[in-house]
Amino acid sequence: MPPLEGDDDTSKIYFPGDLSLQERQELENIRRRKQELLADIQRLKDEIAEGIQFLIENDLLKNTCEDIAQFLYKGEGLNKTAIGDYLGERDEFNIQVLHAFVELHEFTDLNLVQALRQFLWSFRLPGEAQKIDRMMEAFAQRYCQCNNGVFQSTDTCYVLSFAIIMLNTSLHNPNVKDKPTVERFIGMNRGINDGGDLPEELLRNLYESIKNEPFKIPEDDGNDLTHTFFNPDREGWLLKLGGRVKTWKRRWFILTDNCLYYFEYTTDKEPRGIIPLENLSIREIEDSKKPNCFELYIPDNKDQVIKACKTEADGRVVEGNHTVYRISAPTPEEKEEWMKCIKAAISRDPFYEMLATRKKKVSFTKRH
Ligand code: 4IP
Repeated sequence: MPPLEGDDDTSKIYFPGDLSLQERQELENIRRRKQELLADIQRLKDEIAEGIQFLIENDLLKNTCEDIAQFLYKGEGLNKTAIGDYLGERDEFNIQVLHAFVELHEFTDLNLVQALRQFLWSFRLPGEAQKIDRMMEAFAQRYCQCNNGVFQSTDTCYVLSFAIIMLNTSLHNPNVKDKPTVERFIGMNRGINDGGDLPEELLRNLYESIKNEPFKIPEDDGNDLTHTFFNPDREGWLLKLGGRVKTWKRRWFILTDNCLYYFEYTTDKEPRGIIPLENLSIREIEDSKKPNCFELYIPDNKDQVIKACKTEADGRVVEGNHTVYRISAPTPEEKEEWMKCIKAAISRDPFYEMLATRKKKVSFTKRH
């Protein structure tokens, strides 16, 4: 088969012998256009919103939330982080796509862990509290619709879903040393069924399922929010600079419950100091004496003392004197890790508030 004139890569293209030159050229144009489209889709696959727009403009996708949801749901090879970002957008249309997307999931007769496994595998949860809230709300609604009567309300399903995601982190994140028992998990979920308790057997089954098999996270780079956002706990040796008297002390730090605790020895029961992280920020800093430094500070405020407490040598608990907490890590990697976890602990605040509001709602509904 002779190559077409002016075509620089026709070696692999063969045409049926009875086609005219014009037909061959048309066929070749179609092929080329298709290849261009495929290349474009490939190029845009990380930018879902643009990709969708592109497909709609080229009549390859209908501009309805149902069709777009189908595309994202089936979306073989699409970037799941980008799907999560698109579905979490606040735009009214994206919210409709999110609901259509969730409707495509079939949760009938699945327990909550099985349903969550399916849901959390279809995209990657974005890192923003508001986005997560919308997505988990949609999930809980769909689950309750498919499994009428399992929970008293959607809020109960929402709260329990988070309890499960956090349990997954606590049980499977090596940074979390204190692994919750099934009894603790049951205790933590008391009263969440509109003031009543969920059946113990149900909670035991969910606990066992997570314990035996952690959630699979799409595109897991070891940095996803179930490792950091929900439970950024961490512990290790760090150096801390004193407040008024600038001496460096080696202290055992524990990051948990949105607070940074420091101890003289790893075995101490009482911390020497507690720094609540609320309203603080963190930044890298160069220090002339110590490497790998970062600082906790109050944004837009130079002189205000950070709310914290410390134990004096005589055992009295007093307020701290720091306007900043300067800390030095043993290695650059550890500095990065600590900063990442502290950032996650700080930024999870709005999310925890949202969850706390729901918890209150499901715990008190019965009484009011
Ligand atoms: C102390 O220096 C220690 O560095 C304290 O750290 C520090 O308290 C004191 O800060 C600082 O004066 P000396 O031991 O040389 O006296 P730690 O409590 O870890 O031993 P912080 O508040 O950093 O815990 P001021 O602000 O009390 O001076």
